[in-house]
Amino acid sequence: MVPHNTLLMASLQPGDVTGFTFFVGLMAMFAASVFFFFERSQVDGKWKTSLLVSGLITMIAAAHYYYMRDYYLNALAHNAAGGLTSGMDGFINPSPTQFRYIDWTLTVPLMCVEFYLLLKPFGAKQGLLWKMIGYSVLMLVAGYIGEAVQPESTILWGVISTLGWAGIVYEATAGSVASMARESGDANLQNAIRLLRNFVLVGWAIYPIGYMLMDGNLLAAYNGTFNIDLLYNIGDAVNKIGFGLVVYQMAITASKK
Ligand SMILES: *C/C=C(C)/C=C/C=C(C)/C=C/C1=C(C)CCCC1(C)C
Repeated sequence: MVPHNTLLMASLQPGDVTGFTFFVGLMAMFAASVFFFFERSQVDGKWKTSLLVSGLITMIAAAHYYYMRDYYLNALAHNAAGGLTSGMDGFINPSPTQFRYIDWTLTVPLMCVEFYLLLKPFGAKQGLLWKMIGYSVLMLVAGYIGEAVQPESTILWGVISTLGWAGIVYEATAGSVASMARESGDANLQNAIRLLRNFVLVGWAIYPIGYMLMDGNLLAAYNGTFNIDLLYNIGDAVNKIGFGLVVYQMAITASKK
């Protein structure tokens, strides 16, 4: 029998690790935002905007996790009811892809802004900011098309998206971000830029691994052992909170001098 009130069923089930990470992600992002906003009072004026942006990144994510968690649980409940609830017909994909990409479209460019804000006192120009944002838009638009618009060409769009990611990694490793940090002669800045680069290179690699679990992509055989949302949720917590903490650490150290 199809249950009439699916809302009663739309709750976290024991053993649902992916569902669990939606809840933990929400709380972790929320707590991190409170931390970054309050700690603004502890740093010198020129770093306050950086901490504000750290808090905005995690706060925007917290708001999206609120909706993504809802969508995910309702989709599971709908599917468990045979795909026949509330006027909808057929099974639905529990991945909240739209919310996910709206979140990333707002937060990833803000992470590029963090690079710019740290380098600004050392002479960074706005052109650098727009170049980084351009790379991130290419990465995200191509990724969205590959997940939601043309999933039959998932590998092609994944490759195009990777070019955008490579652009950001290049800037932070050998391009103008890296050279500006080197020429600054400021060890604290160099350390922060190196750590942020490592997040972009290693932490962000979690996302294409998740993406490759899609049907027709390279790791599709492991979809079931791993879950695309589980990897994206882990990636978001590690990268958004980690980025913010690197910025916080740099700002606190610079302010103590
Ligand atoms: C807070 C959110 C962040 C840091 C999101 C980062 C997302 C990526 C680095 C996504 C990258 C992708 C590729 C490099 C190829 C496949 C498609 C994507 C969009 C998953």
